[in-house]
This record gives sequence, structure tokens and C-alpha cells, in this order.
Amino acid sequence: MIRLFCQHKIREQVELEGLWDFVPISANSDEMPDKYGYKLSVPGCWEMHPHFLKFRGRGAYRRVIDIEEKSDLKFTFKGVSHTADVYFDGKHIGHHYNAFTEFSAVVPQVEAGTHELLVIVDNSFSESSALHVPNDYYTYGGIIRPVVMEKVKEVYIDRTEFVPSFEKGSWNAEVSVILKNYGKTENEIYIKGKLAGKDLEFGTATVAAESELRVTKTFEFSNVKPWSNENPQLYMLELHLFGSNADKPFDDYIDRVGFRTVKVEGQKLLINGNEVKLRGFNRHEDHSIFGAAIPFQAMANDLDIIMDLGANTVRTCHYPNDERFLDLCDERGIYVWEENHARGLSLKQMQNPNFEKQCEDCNREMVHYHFNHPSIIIWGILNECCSFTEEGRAYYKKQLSQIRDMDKSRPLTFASCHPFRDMCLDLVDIVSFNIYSGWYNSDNTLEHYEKFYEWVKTAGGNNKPIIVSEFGAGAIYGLREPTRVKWSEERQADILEDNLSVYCTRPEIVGTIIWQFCDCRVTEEGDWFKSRPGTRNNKGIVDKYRRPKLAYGTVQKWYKKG
Ligand code: ADA
Repeated sequence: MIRLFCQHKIREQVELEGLWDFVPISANSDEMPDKYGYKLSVPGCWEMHPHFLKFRGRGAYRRVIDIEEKSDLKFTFKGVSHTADVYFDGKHIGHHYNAFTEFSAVVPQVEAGTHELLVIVDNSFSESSALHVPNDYYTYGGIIRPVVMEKVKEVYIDRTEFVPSFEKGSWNAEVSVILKNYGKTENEIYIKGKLAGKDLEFGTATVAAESELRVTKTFEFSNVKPWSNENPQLYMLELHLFGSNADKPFDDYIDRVGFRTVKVEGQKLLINGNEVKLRGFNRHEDHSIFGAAIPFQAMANDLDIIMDLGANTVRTCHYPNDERFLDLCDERGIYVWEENHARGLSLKQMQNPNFEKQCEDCNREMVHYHFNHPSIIIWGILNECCSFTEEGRAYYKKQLSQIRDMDKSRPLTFASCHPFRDMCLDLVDIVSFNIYSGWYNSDNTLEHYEKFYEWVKTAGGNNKPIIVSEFGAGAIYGLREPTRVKWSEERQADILEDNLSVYCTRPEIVGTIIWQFCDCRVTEEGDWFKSRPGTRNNKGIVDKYRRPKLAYGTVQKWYKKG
């Protein structure tokens, strides 16, 4: 499954899922493998195989492809963890860093016959990797999300951007169509579309050789229903690309959109002009069996549980998520805070020469390809990185303006853990902090929060809404102790009861996002294992198998109150 809806009725598209040949390869050889000892699932993590449970290094995935007639082929990789080098019939066609955003490569003029697609995957840690580092989550290895092969013409629709607005009682939408022309000559095209029963005429455009072109037009829609948590109304945006033959489009692109606005007004978060309170969870894409390559059924099951808990929000800690999960959130009216890939990087780590480009590539790919999900109501960056120094502030400022330049329709934030010294609160629309009163310290939750809130007002966060973006406690599944000692399920429930009784009752707090939905694997490299029993972050409300802990009832009670 590529998406939860059909993206093309004209463009031929096939998912290259199934068993691919696999073989681990040594760290520094450029030799292409000539024999493959394994067959691994794609999408999948190599850690799912008994021989690669903890394998950190490089592996080669190979897929033989039969082409019936001469074609231009576009390969899209939705997620390769964490670095990919792609070869087609032995020719290098693509390189990508970061497990959590998509990339594509086009191979023109492929002759009919049998061909080889080879992907060298690397999940090792090194200076060249600024974002995938030993951390309190696991960097798996493999082609963790779908691989898509499409037949394209020299000019094709790469993506769209849909920006709805509501003025004087009616909905408008600015629709942008982004075209790519990889040919050596310019191309004149005509774009038509359909949305909510309305024909969309974009007119003609000329796409220069080897370039990209954005065509934008605003349309009014009279009889559409808004997308909301209560009624997640979705519409299909169908676009057709015509060339000289005005009767028969040669390419198409179908996306799914929702009419909704998200705004910050004073200390309120408004969806379609109505005040909302986010009640949610931080969710790592991590599963006991599937690692980061969570199959669709298990994603749906996670959301069933999240909704049973009375939540309406998911924060994609700490990286852009699988589009199929975002599609599910669109369909179920679940709000999403999606964020770029970074967790707890020190200033020294942010000074890695690859950091800025790797972040900015991730930001661009995240916003470009997840733009149209109505469920995404907030963009976040740089979780708990160095936002308390002038140099760190410069990184935050640059990335926030990069995202704001790409999308002015959503509020921006970042989750800080530097109270009383953070220097970046003036840069965001929503102030978000991770606070672990009762777990990492014996702070009285209310006293600590009131002191923190007074500081926020003086530090650039005055009159801004606040999200408590992480709070919670660890509990080993099954550990029940009358002493209610730390790591017992009882203590986790007690701490969450205490935290929720404060954070759910403050008017300026527009969101409470519990750390975390499910237990997740962490790296053995680094020191995390010392405070992570079983080398797992055990603050889940459910464990790695999604078995509920005692706190499940506590959270459900508070979240169902709204
Ligand atoms: C931080 C961090 C999370 C996780 C959490 C914890 O807030 O953002 O990724 O590490 O702490 O469990 O301590």
C-alpha cells in the first residue's frame, strides 16, 4: 500500500513490495555484491531477521525489474534508513540521507527487458551522519517504507500544495501545481483539475528544460464541508496534464485534501475559528516485531488505541512520519504535530558540518511532500536541541524561517527542555516545553509550572499559547509494586494523574502531549542503556506489544474529559 487512496488513473504506478535479495556488505568496500544470501521484506527492517537483530552497517538490496516497453521510469523511495545509494543497471541514480523523508530518481529511456535496481543501505553512525546518532530511540536499517515505480513523461506533476482559507462565509483555496521537466527542451502544457465537483482551469504554461515550475491559482468553493476532528471531511483533488493533444491528458496526479484553517489567536489555538485543546501522545514509529517499518494494519491499530484513550493528537517524535499514518490521521480527524528529524543534539553536534544541510533537506522534503495533510496543524523542529545559546538560536531561526517561507498556513513550534534559559521563544507561534515533574525530579508540578510560566512571559513567550509537549514517567510492563516505586506501573499512573490534573486545567495550555504512546527501542551505543531497562524507553502507556499499563485508565479518564 502506497497511500490510502488511488493517486493515479493515467500514470502507471506500481509498488515494488515483497522480498528483495539482500546481503550485508563491508563498511568500506565499493565492490558490488555478486551473490545474495538472503531475501528480506520491503518495506521492512533488517533487524526483523534473526541474523540481523542488532546489525549496524551496510547492506545491499536488489530487485529485478521486467519492463514491457521502452519507458521513462521514476523511482520514489518513501523511506530508507538511514542512507541510500541507488543504482539502476549498475549506474548510480540517487543518494539520500535520512530515514524519514522521501526521495526520487528518474531513469529516462529504459529499454524493454530485464533490469536491476540495487539499493545500498547504511544505518551506521559516523561523523557524516549529524541526525542519526546514538540516541533515546533506535535507528533501524533497511528500506523501511514503500518503494514506488512509475512511468512518466519528460514533464510530470511532482506534487501539489493546497491552502484553504475561509473569508466572508465561503471557502477559497490556493492550489499550486508543481511540475518537473527533466527533458532537454522546454514543454508547453495545459493543466485542468477537479475538486469538490468544481472544474479547475489553470490554463497553459511553459516548463523550461531541466527545471521545475509552480503554477498557482485560487478558486472559490461554495458547498464544501470543513475538515475537523469531529467531522474529518476529505475531498479528492484530481489534476490532469495535457500536451498538444487537448483531448487526452498524458499525466495525472490525485491528492486528498481538507478545508480547514489553523490559527493562533492570543493564547488560543483555533481550528476553523473554534478553540481546540490538543490531548495527545508522542509516538515513535517503533514496534517490537516490525521495528520502524510498521505495517499499515499495525498503524491503524495504534490509532485505534490512541482514540480509545480519548486522545485527538499525535506528535511525530522526532521525525516526519510514514504518509500512510498521516493518511489515517486525515481520515480520523486526528491532529498532528509533525516535526523534522532531530533529538537532543548538543551545540557540538549541531556544529557538525553536515547538520544544517541534513536538517534543511529534511525540512524541505517534509513540508513539500506532507503539505496537503489536513491533520498536520503544526510544524515543529529540533526537539531539545541547543536553543539556549546565540549560535544555537541562529540554527533555530534559520530553519523556522525556511519552513515559514514554504508554508505560511500553519503555526510553528519546537519542544524545549531548557526552562529559564531558552533564547528562542520569540521565534515561534506556540511555546512548547518537555516537563518531567515527578519523574526526573521531585518538583511539585504546579509550583514548578507556575514559576516556569512566569519566566515564559519574560522570555519571548508572552501571550502565546503553551503546549506541554512531553511529560510522563517510566514503567516496566507487569511491574506492580505496593510501594508504588519508580518504574512500577502504579508510580507511572500516579505521576500522570498529578501532571494531567495541572496541565489539563490551565487556560493557556492548549496542548498536553504525553511521553509516550508505546515503549520504544533505544541504541546500545552511547549511554542510554544505563537508564533504559532492557535498552528501551519504557515511558509508554502501552508496552512494545501495545499491552496497556495501569496508567492507561488514568490517561483515558483525563483525556475523555476533553
Ligand atoms: C526527552 C526527549 C524524548 C525522550 C524523553 C525521555 O524529552 O525529547 O525523546 O528521550 O526525554 O524519555 O527522557
